[in-house]
Amino acid sequence: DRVTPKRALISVSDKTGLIELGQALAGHGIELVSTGGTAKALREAGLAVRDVAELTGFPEMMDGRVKTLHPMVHGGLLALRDDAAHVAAMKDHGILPIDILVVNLYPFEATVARGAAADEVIENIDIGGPAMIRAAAKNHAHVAVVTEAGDYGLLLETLAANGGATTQDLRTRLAARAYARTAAYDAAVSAWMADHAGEDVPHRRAIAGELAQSLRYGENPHQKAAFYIGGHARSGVATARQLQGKELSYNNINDTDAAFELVAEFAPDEGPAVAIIKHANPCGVARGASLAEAYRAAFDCDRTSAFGGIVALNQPLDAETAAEIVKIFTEVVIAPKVTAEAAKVFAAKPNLRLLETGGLPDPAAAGLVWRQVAGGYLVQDRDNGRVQASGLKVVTERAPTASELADMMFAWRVAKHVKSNAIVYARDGATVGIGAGQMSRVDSARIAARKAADMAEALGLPGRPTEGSALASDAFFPFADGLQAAIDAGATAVIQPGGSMRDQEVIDAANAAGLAMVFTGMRHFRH
Ligand code: 93A
Repeated sequence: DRVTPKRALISVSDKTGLIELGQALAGHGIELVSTGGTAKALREAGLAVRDVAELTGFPEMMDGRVKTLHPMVHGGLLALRDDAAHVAAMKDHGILPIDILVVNLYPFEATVARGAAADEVIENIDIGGPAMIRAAAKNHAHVAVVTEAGDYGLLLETLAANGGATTQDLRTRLAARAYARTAAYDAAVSAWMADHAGEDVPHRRAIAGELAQSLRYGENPHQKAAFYIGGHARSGVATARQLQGKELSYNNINDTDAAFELVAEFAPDEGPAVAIIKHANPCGVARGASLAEAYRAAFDCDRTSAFGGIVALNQPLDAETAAEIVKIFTEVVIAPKVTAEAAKVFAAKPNLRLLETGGLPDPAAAGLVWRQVAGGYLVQDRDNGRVQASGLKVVTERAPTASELADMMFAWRVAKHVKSNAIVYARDGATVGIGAGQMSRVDSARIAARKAADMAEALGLPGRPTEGSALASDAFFPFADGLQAAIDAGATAVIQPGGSMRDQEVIDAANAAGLAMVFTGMRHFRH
């Protein structure tokens, strides 16, 4: 997998580190071929350079618009060295192999950033550079491609460590970086071009993905918005089929995504599960012997908030469940499948948006999630963390009973999908109180318990729903007061990550109240 390069083509706008690079490559006996400005700089430093014009037999022309766009260059980059026909073609046409390509592109982004006029911006759209980069990266079996000065060191270190050869590992890594660079470059070009064309922002911009829908507006009516499909093809809201109802809005899509990702935590073979979502947080989640039963239990967690909510199901939606759902105003229903009988029930509610996905996303699947911040993006692995019952650490004198353990595990899976600080009380496979998005954990615990008590009062139920429940906390309790709120609510079991400086205080409080508590060692922040 080693290639000992004989020839390097260097064509760089950013001349940082160029001379040192040229000297080091020449030191390995590698012939240097360059375009106008790059060749001039190298020559001035006393290096021997061949002009690309000599290689192509054409002068650089049209203000440099055409300098490397030639079979002598692209043949040298793309030829498979171990393919007899390719080798014969090189010989027939006098094409010389190019084993290293060093290109950094016309500074398009910087030209836009300094507010240059359109003519100048357009002249800074590099054509030959990306073509060479993509060619060399495609042929990474033989060619090493470097697209930024920051990677010169990596190339030179590899050459030095391998007796003047490049390795397959290096060439493949560089190829991946190369395509990331040309993709980002074209994204910048297309964003500028969309503005230049007077297109509605954010429509028709090069966001990685495909424009699926122009939305009426964004989170609020004064914000323009669009929906793009892309990334990993996971079954979910982006790939769902809308069977009926009004057009999905920005908030519908966001909330439906939250609902479906949550309900997918419960695999179909684990039995029916239902999640009801408002403002991207669950207001009721439950499992049941039937889907209709699960829906009713989820609904009973917080009937007030469920009004105008999004309902997600982990199993084919049947008529009985559909009949339950249409009893109140519901914005969106999403399910892997919708039976014909269920579809008939919804026909009476023509505005209700009904989505069928064909499957459930895998909550354990790897992937990346993005978040925009001013001037940049944060990227992280998606939270596909799972704890098994066998991985729990019992920290109290009393261990949880089997039913407490089941409710703990259920509450923990739900808590992962609740905005932090998240507190979830669950009993008999259903949430009975959810506290979301508070700035203090103790407030979330109190709010969840109070909402549960309010619901019981409204339904005329005796006692408190949190009595005998299990509580899940998405992160550790920094103080014992959060745990005290759980004790006050009547919870008998607690699941939380542990790891606080004051864990012992929290454990002592749990023991004093006879609670069973387990640590997961894993946190599920969701901000
Ligand atoms: O105008 S181009 O798109 N046409 C080309 O054929 C071409 N080949 C290389 N720009 C082209 N380049 C770019 O020229 C390279 O990507 C590099 O950014 C720049 C280096 O030019 P010079 O060596 O003259 O400074």
